[in-house]
Amino acid sequence: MAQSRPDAARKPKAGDAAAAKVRQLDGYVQPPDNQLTTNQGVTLADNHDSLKAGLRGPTLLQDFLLREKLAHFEHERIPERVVNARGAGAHGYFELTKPLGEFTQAGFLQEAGSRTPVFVRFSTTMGASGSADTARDLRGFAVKFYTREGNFDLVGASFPVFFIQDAMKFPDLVHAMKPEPHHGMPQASSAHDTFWDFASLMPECTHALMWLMSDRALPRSWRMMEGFGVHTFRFVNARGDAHYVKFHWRPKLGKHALAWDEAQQLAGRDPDFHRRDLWEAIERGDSPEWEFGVQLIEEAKAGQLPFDILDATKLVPEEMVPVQVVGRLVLNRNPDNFFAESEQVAFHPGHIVPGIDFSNDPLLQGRLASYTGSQVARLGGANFAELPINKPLCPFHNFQRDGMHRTGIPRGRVAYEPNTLATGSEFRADGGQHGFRHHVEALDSTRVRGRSPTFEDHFAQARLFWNSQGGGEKEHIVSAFRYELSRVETVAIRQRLVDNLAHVDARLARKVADGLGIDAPDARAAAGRPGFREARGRLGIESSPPLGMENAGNGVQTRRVAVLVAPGVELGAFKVIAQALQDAGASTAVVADRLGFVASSSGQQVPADHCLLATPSAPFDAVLVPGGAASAQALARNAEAMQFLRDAWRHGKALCLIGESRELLKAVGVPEGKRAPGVVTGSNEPTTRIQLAQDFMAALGRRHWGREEGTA
Ligand code: HDE
Repeated sequence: MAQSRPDAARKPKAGDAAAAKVRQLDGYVQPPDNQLTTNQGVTLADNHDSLKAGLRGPTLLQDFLLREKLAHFEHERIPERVVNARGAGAHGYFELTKPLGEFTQAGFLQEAGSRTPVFVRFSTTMGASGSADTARDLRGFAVKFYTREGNFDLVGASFPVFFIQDAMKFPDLVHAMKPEPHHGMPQASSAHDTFWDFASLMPECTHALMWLMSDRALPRSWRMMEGFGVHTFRFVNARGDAHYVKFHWRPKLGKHALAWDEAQQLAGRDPDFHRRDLWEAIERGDSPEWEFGVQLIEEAKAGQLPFDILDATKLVPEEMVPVQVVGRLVLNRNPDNFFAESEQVAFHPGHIVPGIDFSNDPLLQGRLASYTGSQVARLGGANFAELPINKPLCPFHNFQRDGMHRTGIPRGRVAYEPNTLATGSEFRADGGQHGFRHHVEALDSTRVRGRSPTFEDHFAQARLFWNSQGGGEKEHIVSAFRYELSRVETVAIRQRLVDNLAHVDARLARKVADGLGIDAPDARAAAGRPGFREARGRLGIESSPPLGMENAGNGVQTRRVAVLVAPGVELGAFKVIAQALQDAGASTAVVADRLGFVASSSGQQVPADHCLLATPSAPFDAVLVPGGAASAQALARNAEAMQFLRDAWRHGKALCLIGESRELLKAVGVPEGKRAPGVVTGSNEPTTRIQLAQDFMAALGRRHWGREEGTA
């Protein structure tokens, strides 16, 4: 159900009419909408020239029009977020599909079918606001629910675990991963000494490192990325009973990744790849969607899990506590203005509503103390909640007053509670009937600075993650460790890290060490270092399939297929396949040597959407090369076309080659038959076209990673 802005919902007050009258005094002429004015409402006669002493003379100080314009321009920038600076967002709604009243009194989780407006911002963690979207990184997945009982922010991420266990280490982690302070390099990358120095000295990072080195850190699209609340939260019902809860977002399009080489190409060719993908999907009406899942854990049973659910470096395997799908998230409206919405949106894990509460996860506790300061520094004062994107949709009123950039105009003489004098401001706390109350919890009363021994195992879940990956995914993890550590200059850091990896998996550690040309991993040396904690054999499960990505859905919806053509192209089979793709929700784009039209073998003029000079195969999910001898020969002579195909093959994409274009496979070194998974070939014969289309679509919904090793 739509909710209105608080201004509309608020009851008129005595002063309103008078204020409106002042604004509408008789004789005030509003400039027509298309006329430029100053910030003071003065209509401009000239927006091109400054005021000068003679046409070739100096500019006059009295040029208030120039001064206003430049003064505003000088102040256009605000500090970027300390972390998660690079990101973009969209509007949409959350719809509850399964009522949760038994577990929580949160109003927006009571009635199946009820909708709550949301704003979601996706981000990378390490990079500056101008860095590339496709950097290897943990992504932010922050959701602001504008509920009828206030705003609830679920400020989550694309991994279910974090690098550290205690907020005390967050500034150290961020300083280590950001560009090194002496020369400011590298941007948006963990592949440097300070990150791995810190990570190798902090074995608690190991589980999140496995995620960071995996395909999870290279999403194909934000629309194809899972999200997690990471910390354990609490649901509290009307009786005051609490359950621990973990939050999950599951993309309807399945979870899919880019190849590392492709991600790097995209960083150069289209640094906006992810934000563009989201924007265009929403503009097309392909509203991305996620299932909302919860893992509910009785407080008494939490202690029986073989790890501590207050530890943010641990996840709760679905085999131990299933994920129940209780809602869906749909993003269906792009922001009107990037700065006003995506940049000014201010999330805070402490923005919760009655029925939701925190756990004692020490990382979450630290976040609760941190985010307000960040927003004040970034948005210039304590009134950031009044910005349109941050304002609750329900009415809000209290006696907080003044400060920079106050936009609300509180009325009356009273700004305190209790009072007897107020006429229009008689707000009171409601005594707890609807108002927020924390879950009542008995606490250990010993004041202590330290780490719980239940947080001690740093490897069992890293191993679980490794065991849950498919063959291609494991190869990617090995390559990623090699890539990152080969950029580390200090050999001792590389060695320390592979020694730690020996406690995850001996083969993994050995393969990484081999690639770096360093000593064999020394598990015993790792175990002797400070911070090392391992509790072997406690987890009780060997692998957890949902942690891998290879089994993700194979749907072709919203997938983009490049159609590589040259003059003389034969369109018969291509037309059938293009239609089948379109019917299944995928799209095709013609790529040719140059823009304009390409003449087909039958003389038809085919419009080219992209030219090879500007468009590599990286932004596409698959490549289709129609037949035609002249077309195939022209493509074979074109180095860019061959690179296009070679990259698509290396990046594990589905390829479909028809008729004469099959010869191109040899030219780019693609093997035939079983050694070429995801490669579909066929003739132009009308009888085989439907089968060809079906085979290609079956290959298209996923990447064929086994190719790198020739093993699939
Ligand atoms: Fe954040 N984090 N964080 N964080 N975080 C910020 O808030 C912080 C943590 C996350 O799209 C900052 O507005 C501390 C974990 C996201 O606007 C800052 C600690 C997770 C976003 C901050 C953490 C996150 C932020 C930067 C450890 C995964 C972007 C500016 C105690 C669940 C939200 C700002 C958006 C942003 C602090 C740990 C996710 C500096 C101190 C764990 C998605 O306040």
